[in-house]
Amino acid sequence: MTDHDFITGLPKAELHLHIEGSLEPELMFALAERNRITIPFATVEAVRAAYDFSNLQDFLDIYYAGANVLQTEQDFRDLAVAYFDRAAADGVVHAEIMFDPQTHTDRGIAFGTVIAGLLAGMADAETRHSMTSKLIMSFLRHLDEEAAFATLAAAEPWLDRIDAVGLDSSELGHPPEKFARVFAAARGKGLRLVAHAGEEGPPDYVRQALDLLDIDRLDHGNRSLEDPVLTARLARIGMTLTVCPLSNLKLCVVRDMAEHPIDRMLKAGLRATINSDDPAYFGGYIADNYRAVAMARGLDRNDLALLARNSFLGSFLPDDVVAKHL
Ligand code: ES4
Ligand code: ZN
Repeated sequence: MTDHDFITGLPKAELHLHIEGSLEPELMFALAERNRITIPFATVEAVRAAYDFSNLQDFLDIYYAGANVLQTEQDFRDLAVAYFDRAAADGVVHAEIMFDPQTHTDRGIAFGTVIAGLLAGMADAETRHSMTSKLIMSFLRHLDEEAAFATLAAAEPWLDRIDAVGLDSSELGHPPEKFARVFAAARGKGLRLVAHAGEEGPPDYVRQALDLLDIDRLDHGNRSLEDPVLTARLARIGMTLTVCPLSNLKLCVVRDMAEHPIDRMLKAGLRATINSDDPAYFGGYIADNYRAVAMARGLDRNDLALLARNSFLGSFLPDDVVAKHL
């Protein structure tokens, strides 16, 4: 069996995926036409050519602009169905997907429109691919605490369909401490907690995510490695890191894939996983991420199997279901 087929065939959970980041240029054009929205690009190729980023903010500006074509429940359903179809082809059997409600409610799209469409896509994935999935509602950290509380309130009728809250968008200047109270409120409602930290932000932001947010899972976490005490702590508590190699390359978190720290993470005893983050923008889905980092860092099949195993251990599936996937 080729390495390519081994990676595709390895059953995997995807734990770090922004559904808005799976909007492919082809679907962006189709939705722009369907909704009579003009986008500042003439062709699909022109869109792809614009995906050349120097940092996180460069990317976010284009990502929020792209999301404008998403208007109706059907649009969100189509977006989710396209992602789940593509993920199924890559051997994903369980996906915990993030969505950013504020990206949509702030431009007049109802919370219910967004979530009803995503839930319809999730039901379709279960029917057609036997793929299970969960929803993570992510707060935009460049907005204030009050806006995050309003989002949590808007989610109230849907809380039985939301597993976790997350924290994403511009990291630098927006430390986890800004959201300590809203995360505590989410915890009080029985939600799990995840946060992006240590992507561009310093190790202290990871420490804040642990101490002030009480996260169950760490999104990215790359810069934790700069602090040996923090790294040892993450290993000791069995914290799952949702690492995204192609994202790290495209957003210049690493200079070259040959410098990606995935094997250093595993060697340090961290429960690292491989994920695709925003696959339509970063040039690949989950299996492409496994392949890119395996090639660049010389991972063998044992390493790859460990990364896939970690993805189930780090999921929010109940223990008996996790055990069936191991
Ligand atoms: C994101 Cl890669 C990344 N980092 C922070 N926020 C995000 N939202 C979507 N992708
Ligand atoms: Zn992310």
